[in-house]
Amino acid sequence: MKKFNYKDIFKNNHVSISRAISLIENDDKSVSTFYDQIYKNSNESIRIGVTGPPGAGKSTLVDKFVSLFLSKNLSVGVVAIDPSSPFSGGALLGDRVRMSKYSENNNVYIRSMGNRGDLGGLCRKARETGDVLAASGKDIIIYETVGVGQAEHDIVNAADFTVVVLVPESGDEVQLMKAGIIEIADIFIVNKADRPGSKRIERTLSDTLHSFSKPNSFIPSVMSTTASTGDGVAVVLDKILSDINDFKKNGKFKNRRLERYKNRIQDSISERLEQEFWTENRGKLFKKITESINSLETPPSAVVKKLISNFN
Ligand SMILES: Nc1nc2c(ncn2[C@@H]2O[C@H](COP(=O)(O)OP(=O)(O)O)[C@@H](O)[C@H]2O)c(=O)[nH]1
Ligand SMILES: [Mg+2]
Repeated sequence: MKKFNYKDIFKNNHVSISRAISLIENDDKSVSTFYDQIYKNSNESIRIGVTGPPGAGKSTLVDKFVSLFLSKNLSVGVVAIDPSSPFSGGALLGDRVRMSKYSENNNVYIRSMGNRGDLGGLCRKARETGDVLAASGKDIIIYETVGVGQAEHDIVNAADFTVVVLVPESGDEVQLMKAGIIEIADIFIVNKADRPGSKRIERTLSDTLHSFSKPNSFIPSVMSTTASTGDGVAVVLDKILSDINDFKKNGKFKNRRLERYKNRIQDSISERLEQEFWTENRGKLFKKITESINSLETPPSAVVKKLISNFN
C-alpha cells in the first residue's frame, strides 16, 4: 500500500481521503499530526444536513441531489450517519449500491458511518470526516442522518443548512412539535407525495410554523417531493440554494459557523476531560463502589465527590 500522505487529500485523491477517514474512525494517534492542516482547508464547502425518520426517503433524495449538483458542475461529498447501526468503516448495505455508482467519479465521494460506541465520538468523527471531504475541494458536503433525536441534533449542528424529510404518515402537529424538529429545520420536505395525505401534512406543518414563529423571523419553507421519481426535487434544491444565499447575505451563515466553532471547542474540552478523568484506577474505584445493590443507598453525588476528589 502506498504510504499515506495527507497532502494528497488536497489533490482530491480518493484513496487518501478514505485512509484519512479510517484513521479518524479508529481514533488513530496520527490524526493529530495532520488534522489541523486539513481543518485550515475545510471552510469553503457548503454543508447541508438531511435528517428524518428511517425510510422517509433521505437516501433516495440525497442521491437525486447528488445528480443535480453534478449537473451544476458542483462536486459533492456525502457522509451518511446511522447512530443506530453498529457498522463502521465502509458501507451499510444500501449505501454500497449508490457508492458503486460513483466509484469512478472524482466529483463524488460517499461514506457511511455507524456507531461503534459513544454518540459524542460519532458526531465528532462525522464532523471531521466532513472536514476531510471539504479539504479535498468538494463544493457541497451532505450529512445524511437517521431520526430526529439528540444525536441527530448534534450532527445537524455540523451543517450550515438543515433539511428535515418527512412523509405523509409523519403525524400531526403535536407530534412534530414533540419531536423537536421545528427548531432545527431550515426547510421541510414532505417526501412520498405520491401517497395520500401529503397535502394535509404540508398544510398542517405550514400553519404550525406560521403560528409559532416570531414576527419578521425566517420561516422554513414546506415543500413536497417524490424522491423515487425525482418529482419536485430540482425545485426543492434550488430553494435550498437560494435560502443559503440569503443566509450568506444577512449574516446568518457566518453566525452559525461561529457558533459551531465555539461548540466544537466546548465539545472537545468535554471529551478530553472525560477521557483524562477515566483513568484505570478511577474506573476500578467506580466499579467497586457501584458493585452491589446496597450502593443504591449512597447518594450519587457522594460517589461523584469521591471519584472527583483526587482529580487534577
Ligand atoms: N412511494 C414512494 N417511495 C419512495 C419515495 N422515496 C423513496 N421511496 C422508497 O422508500 C424506501 C426508503 O427510502 P430510503 O431512501 O432508503 O429512505 P431513508 O431510510 O430515509 O434513507 C425505499 O424503498 C425507496 O425506494 C417516494 O417519493 N415515494
Ligand atoms: Mg438511508
